Amino acid sequence: MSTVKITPSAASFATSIKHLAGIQLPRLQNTIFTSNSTKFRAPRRAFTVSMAASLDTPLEVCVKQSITTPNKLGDCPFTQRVLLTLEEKQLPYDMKFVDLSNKPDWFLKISPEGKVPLIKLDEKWVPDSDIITQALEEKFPEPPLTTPPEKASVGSKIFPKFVAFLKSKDPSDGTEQALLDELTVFNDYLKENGPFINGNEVSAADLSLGPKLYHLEIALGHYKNWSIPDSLSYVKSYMKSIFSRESFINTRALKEDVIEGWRPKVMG
Ligand SMILES: N[C@@H](CCC(=O)N[C@@H](CS)C(=O)NCC(=O)O)C(=O)O
Repeated sequence: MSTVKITPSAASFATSIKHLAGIQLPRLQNTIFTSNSTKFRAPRRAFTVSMAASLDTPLEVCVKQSITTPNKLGDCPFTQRVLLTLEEKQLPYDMKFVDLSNKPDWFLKISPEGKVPLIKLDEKWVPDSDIITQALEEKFPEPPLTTPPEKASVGSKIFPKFVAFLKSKDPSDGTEQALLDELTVFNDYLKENGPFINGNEVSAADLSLGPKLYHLEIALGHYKNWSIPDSLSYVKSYMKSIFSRESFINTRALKEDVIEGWRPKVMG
């Protein structure tokens, strides 16, 4: 079983400390070294464990393994949503890579549905990103990431419209327009209520939508030479801002995995 231990960004934690204390902290080096299959961000680890950990043992998370590169995180947007939540909450985690094309017995024993993400909480394996993120919010409420119920489904129709357009082989079947309509609704929402779904602070709905927009950008760019029109400037700024968060950079899939991951759906 291949595992990678991660301690979330001390840099973003340093930001919140700085914010609280009104002092300037030196920027920490993000040195990565590898020992067997375990990666450490050495200076971060020391800093985060001493300052932030409400956990002394990293949370175990089963994640999709890359299909293009050994020992790398794969292209599951639901898994990234969970990892983003852990990163934003400064919780250390330990990724267990699962080859979804050849699921190992140990995984099938703990995941009867055979799906990732899966996280171990209170000695129990918990499936499904909806349930996992809710459980993390209850168990680790700081910083709060809850999106108010009336805003929780904002942007949620974009992903199915993207998948329909990506799979479509008929340019006149209306799937492109349906996606554009949904993106326009979201653009108008952000203009009024942004920059994030719940206003000024990132929340759970953004951590769910961000990975899906990342897939949309890469897959439609590659397979249809398509990109979001510049006129949807609020959506474009939103994506730029989510994709440049340290939590996102630490948990994003490789571009080539996103492309390969969608290939069967595009070809099928
Ligand atoms: N509703 C689930 C969906 C999880 C899901 O579909 N995961 C995919 C990978 S992105 C999976 O494990 N598929 C199993 C397979 O490919 O055999 C969630 O939100 O966690």
